[in-house]
Amino acid sequence: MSMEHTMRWFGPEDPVDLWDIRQAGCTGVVTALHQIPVGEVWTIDEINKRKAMIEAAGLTWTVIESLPVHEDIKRQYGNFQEWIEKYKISLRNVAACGLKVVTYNFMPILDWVRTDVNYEMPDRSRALYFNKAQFIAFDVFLLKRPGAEKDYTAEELERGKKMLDSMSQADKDLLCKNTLLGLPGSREQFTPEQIFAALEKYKGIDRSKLKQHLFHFIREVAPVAEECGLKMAIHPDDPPYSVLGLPRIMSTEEDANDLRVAEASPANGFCFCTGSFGVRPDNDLPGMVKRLGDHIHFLHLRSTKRDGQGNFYEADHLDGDVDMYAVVKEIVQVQKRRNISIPMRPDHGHQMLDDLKKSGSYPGYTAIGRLRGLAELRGLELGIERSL
Ligand code: DNO
Repeated sequence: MSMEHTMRWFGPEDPVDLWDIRQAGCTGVVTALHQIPVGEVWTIDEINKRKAMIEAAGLTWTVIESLPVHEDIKRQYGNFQEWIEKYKISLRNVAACGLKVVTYNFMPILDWVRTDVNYEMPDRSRALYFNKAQFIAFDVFLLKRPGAEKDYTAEELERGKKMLDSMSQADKDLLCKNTLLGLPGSREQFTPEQIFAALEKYKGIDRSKLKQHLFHFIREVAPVAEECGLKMAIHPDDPPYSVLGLPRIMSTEEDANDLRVAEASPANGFCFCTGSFGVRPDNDLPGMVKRLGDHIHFLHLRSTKRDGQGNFYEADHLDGDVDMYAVVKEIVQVQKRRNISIPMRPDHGHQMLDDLKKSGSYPGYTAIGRLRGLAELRGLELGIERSL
């Protein structure tokens, strides 16, 4: 039984259309109703409209990525309990439309962060890149976040300053733009003023507090998900450590276990993203798949290559630091044990070939790079399955 092969689709606005995804070898897409403001209810009508579009292209929609969690829930502020009630209504609605897995994350304010979304690889394809010195140049010297220097060593600050001095004004503008990209699926970006205002609201919320807020949220929604046959799948932090001084709480196996123990429902599970967890050398990915396997409801397969200075770029899917063979081997075994097919998507891909001449795609989500990733991963999976 192979994984369920899917790609992310950002909806009718996505320059990569449903037929492209089908031709890439997928049987399904994962998507979200990006037009609905974060926290508002997804209505049955809107869900069904989207589902019909997908099915008209011969594809299925079983995984939502994402049903985003309102910031007030993350910081337990104001009417957060009402936002949780709205979330439950959305869960019941998506279940009524036949969807099965709901991806979410609990990263404060920002989702994934990169400093460069056009990093040139030796083969001239373009990758997403996180450069620590660039990030420090942004955080300390361009954004000028109060107290930011305290988060870095003297040596790191020096590297950040050197980086800043080597940059033109255009470089600086682009760095700010890349770092402050808004949520995936939106073309908006945060302004520094918005970031400062949002950071202010997280004052006093440390790791342990944010974890308690996550546990409260999952204890509220998992029983509802369980009752209507849905699985919740939390996406790990990307990168898996604190950024802009904000706590991040889904970065390691220990974090994953804490969440599992906090709420025993079988609906409480994970979107296992090898690219996010893989940025930390202390995360043993094949071991994590083995040990968390019963609770993995969705897979993001991708690899990163890190260096000793906290920088990493997104490598080809079978290259980089992730031992994809060992990971997929564990996945194949988990699927056998559970007798299920887990939905997966090749996460991100390089901008390459014809896509280099096109503009307007979402960073990381051009068609050909993902097609290459999917093809390699499917081949790897088939080889492992047959040999076992
Ligand atoms: C990036 C994605 C994440 C993911 C969310 C899930 O490309 O993997 O943005 O969709 O974190 O909530």
